[in-house]
Parts: sequence; C-alpha cells; structure tokens
Amino acid sequence: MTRLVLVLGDQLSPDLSALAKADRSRDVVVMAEVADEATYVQHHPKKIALIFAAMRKFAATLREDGWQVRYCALDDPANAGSIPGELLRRAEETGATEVIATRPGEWRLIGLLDEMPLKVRQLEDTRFIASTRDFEDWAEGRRALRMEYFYRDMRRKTGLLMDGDQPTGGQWNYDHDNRKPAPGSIDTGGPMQFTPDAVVEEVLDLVEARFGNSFGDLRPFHFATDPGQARRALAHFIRHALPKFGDYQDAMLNDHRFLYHALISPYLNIGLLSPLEVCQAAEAAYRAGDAPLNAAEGFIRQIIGWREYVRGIYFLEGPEYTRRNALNHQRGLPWLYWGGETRMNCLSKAVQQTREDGYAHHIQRLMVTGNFALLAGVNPSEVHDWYLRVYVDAFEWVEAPNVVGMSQFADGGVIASKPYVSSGAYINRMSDYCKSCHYKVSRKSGEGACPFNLLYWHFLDRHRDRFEGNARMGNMYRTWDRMDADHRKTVLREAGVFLDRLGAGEAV
Ligand code: FAD
Ligand code: DLZ
Ligand code: SF4
Repeated sequence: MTRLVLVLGDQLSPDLSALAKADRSRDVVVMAEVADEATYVQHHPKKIALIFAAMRKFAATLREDGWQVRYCALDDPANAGSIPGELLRRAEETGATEVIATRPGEWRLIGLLDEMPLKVRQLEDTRFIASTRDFEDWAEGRRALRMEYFYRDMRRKTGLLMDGDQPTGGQWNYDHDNRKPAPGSIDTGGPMQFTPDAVVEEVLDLVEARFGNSFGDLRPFHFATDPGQARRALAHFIRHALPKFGDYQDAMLNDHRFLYHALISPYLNIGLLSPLEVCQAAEAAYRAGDAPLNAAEGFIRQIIGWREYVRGIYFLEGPEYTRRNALNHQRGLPWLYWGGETRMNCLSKAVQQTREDGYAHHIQRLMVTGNFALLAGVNPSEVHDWYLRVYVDAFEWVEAPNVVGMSQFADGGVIASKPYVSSGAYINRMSDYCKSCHYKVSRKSGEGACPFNLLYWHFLDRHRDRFEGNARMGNMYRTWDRMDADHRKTVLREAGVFLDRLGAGEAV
C-alpha cells in the first residue's frame, strides 16, 4: 500500500527521518508551497523565496534519487492552500491512507497533523543532536535549566573539542577571551553571495507578485538555495571569519552588518546544513591551526549548546509558552519596529538592516531591538510576532525561546537567570552607533539624554519587587539607591514622558 511522505519547507535534508522510514519504490513524497504556511505570519519576502527555491531544488534532487514526488507550486490552480489540504488531495489521488512525517518545528502544525482524518505518524526530527526525550531526561529534577551544563553533555555526546573525557584546552568555555568591543576596521568581505539562477528567479517573481507588500526587501537576493551552495558559504565563513568570530561576536558597527558572523542559521534551520557538519568544520579549522580555540569553542557552543537547548525548552514548555507574560507588559509594539522614523541610531540601523536583509546578528536582536522592547514594556507576544515575521531564519522552535524567554524574560526566568537589560553604556561600548546618534549616550537625563539610560532605571524601578532579591541584580539596585533622590525623580519622570510619546506614536 502506498504511503505519503510529508516533507515540509524546513525539512530539506536527505537524511530526514520520514524519508528514512519510507520506501522509495512504493511511497510518494508530498511537498507543497501553500498559502497557509506562507501567511500564518507575514514572513519577510526573502524567507518565503529562500524556502520555495530550496524546496523546488530539493524536490528535483529527490526525483533524481528515484523518489516519486508530488510537488505543488503556490500558483498551481489545484493547490489546496494548506498542508493538511494537500495531504488529503494527494491521498485521494494515490489511494494512500497513511502519512509518514517528521515532527514539525511548531506546535501549530503538529496539532493540525494530529487532527487529520488520515493516520499520520509524526517521527522524531533526528537532525538535532539531542532528541526532545533526551532534553526532558536532562531537565528532569533540575531546579534551574542552565545552558552551560546541557552544553557540556552535548560536547561529551558528540566528542566535539574533547580530548578523551576532558574538554580541549582544559576548559569548557572560553568566553572570557571573547566579546571584545567593536574593532576599528573589518578584514573580511562578508558572507558568500550567490547570483540567482533560473529556479530562484522564477520564485522571486512569484513572491514579488504575491508577497511584495510585506515588510522586507525581496531583492537583492543572494542566499544559497541548495546544500552545495550552503557548504560553500560555510567554507567561506570558516576560512575568512571564524578566526575572529569569538573576539567580535558581540560587536556592532554602522558600516559592517555581518562582521565575523556566519549567516548560516537559515541553512541550518531548513536542513541545507547539518549542525554536526558545521561544528566538525569549525573543529577541523582549530586542529589545523587556522582558528584559535576561543573562536572554535564559542562557535560550536552556539550550535550544540544554544541552538539545541532552545529547541529543548520550546518542546518542554509546551504550546502555551509563546503566550507567557511574566512581567505583565502590555504596550503595543512601537511603529519604529516597522521602519517608522526614529532618531535612535542603534534601533534605526538594526531595523533598516532587518528590512533589507532579513538578518540582524545576535547582539542586535538581544541588546538593541530586544532590550528596547523589554525596557519599554512591550507586550511579549507582539515582540514574538515581530521576530517571527522579520527574520529569514525564524521558525518558532528557535525564535520563541530566544524572544519570549531570553530576550523578554516573559517566561519568568526559565531561560535567563536575569533580564537582558542595559543602558546606553553597553551599546556604546560594543558599537560605534552612539557616535552618530541624535541622542547623547553620556547624558543620563535632560535634553538629548539617551532613551536607554532613562528606560533602564524606569524598568528596574517598576520591577523592583521581582528583581531586587535577585543575586545578580542587587548591585544595580544599590547603584540606583545611591543616586541623588532628585535625579532619580527626574529620570523616572523623563522616562515616563518618553514612554507617553512612544505610545502616542510620535517619532522618538
Ligand atoms: P552566528 O552568530 O554566526 O552563530 C552561529 C550559529 O549559532 C547560528 O547560525 C545559529 O544556528 C547558532 N546560534 C547562535 N545563537 C543562537 C541562539 N541563541 N539560539 C539558537 N541558535 C543560535 N536564531 C534563529 O536561528 N532563528 C531565530 O528566529 C532567532 N531569533 C532570535 C531572537 C532573539 C531575540 C535573539 C536574541 C536571538 C535569536 N536567534 C535566532 C539566535 C541568533 O541571533 C541567530 O541564530 C544568529 O543571529 C544567526 O546568525 P548567524 O548564522 O550569523 O549566527
Ligand atoms: C515557513 C514556511 C513557508 C513560508 N512556506 C512553506 C510552504 O509553503 N510549505 C511548507 O511545507 N513549509 C513552509 N514553511 C515552513 C513551515 O511553516 C514549517 O515547517 C513550520 O513552521 C514548522 O517549523
Ligand atoms: Fe542608541 Fe542611545 Fe547610543 Fe543613540 S545614544 S545609538 S539611542 S544607545
């Protein structure tokens, strides 16, 4: 009996568990570009283009490998518009009554597959190093789920940067050597870019016609859209940027959007690269003497540590996680996140880059756009919605824990032991943004004071009950309490005025 094998747009890996369980001589692969997936949030047009182009190329590869593939393009008149609809249509065509799927990376789609009138087997997504079960076992009985301990287990499990049972170099983590302030100049030309071929051009025209009005520039489009290109992009990063990845991981520069970052998250997340091959390439560069240990270890930690850890949290915490709001923040997302005018240079640069590239690096996401939303008390579900919409690498399993947990503290501290908030001083230390800003980062209050300086203390003051007892935050409260009482009043008043103006939709 023929079975259907579902391959989603972020499951483009030849070793996908659903394909491994299927039989290419009798089963039929179903792939579909569908309106429901393309519109459940208004994705960045570059993200839709990347997924559709990579899906089309993956379908061609599967056919070459002997699979029977029923592929439905978005503009096919027969398109049922949703994944369940397409499965039902193909079941009717083929007489199949059973679907083999790899569990999707989002509760929404898992639920839709569960409710189908066909038998759907949702298999573990084995493209991750830790299964959801492994993570549950690790989390069981622990009071705090700190990434660092999980990461050490992943090092032991993979053998990456291990010498016997000891971490290479004697330490698990070399962060004390990392995170230097922004360098004066950058000696890498940025990520590898690919000229669109005929398949990509056709998709770009389709996406332009259907989604051209969404936030985000579709063109120029330079992403890799098949595994061969993605591997070249990885090799380019390892050679040209990895050596300084650790040093400048947290730096931000007006004129250098990518610094020493890899720009491989979209490729990892849709299956063009595997986490293990990426980490093995970084370790090989270290072993060959081409990259220092702090860089290789820092990079590998992001992938087998953070990436695996946030996925574990997403599935452990359940479908309600995205609705958490531990700090009861209720403000609407300010218009400046959609490109509305702002004189804050750091935010303006991060949003502009996001619109143009569908990309901003980690510290821009965490300490600029995320920090500001948290300080301003924006409703975390609106923040979550924004991040899911604007980044090419955004899939809920990875986006939600980073936004709801790490960046907005809306999970009450499951991921972060304290909120990631900072005044303008941090942004000034790590970037050159403040030099060309309308506001003065050195001003704590009064005309032209940096809004981050005002909002930082406003945040701490309004959440005093919750955070004063936090061992990592006591110093901040002591500093605040030592300030002159009139200065404190002025700061709080000015922060309040700023927030009122923000709420009224004024350009700030
Ligand atoms: P690099 O800085 O070069 O890092 C290498 C790789 O490490 C990345 O490609 C990524 O796979 C992994 N990585 C690094 N940090 C994380 C992390 N915190 N969580 C998971 N993986 C990580 N990443 C996404 O893939 N999708 C998202 O939607 C996403 N949303 C984020 C939202 C916020 C508020 C924050 C703070 C972080 C978010 N991240 C997300 C994590 C991180 O910012 C991106 O993975 C990274 O910026 C991707 O760019 P890169 O490939 O150049 O990464
Ligand atoms: C993100 C996305 C988009 C834009 N379009 C499609 C699509 O048309 N067909 C498809 O199979 N998958 C698409 N995806 C990826 C899914 O939304 C993704 O599998 C889920 O969000 C789970 O991660
Ligand atoms: Fe951002 Fe403040 Fe610096 Fe301006 S002065 S760039 S608002 S941190």
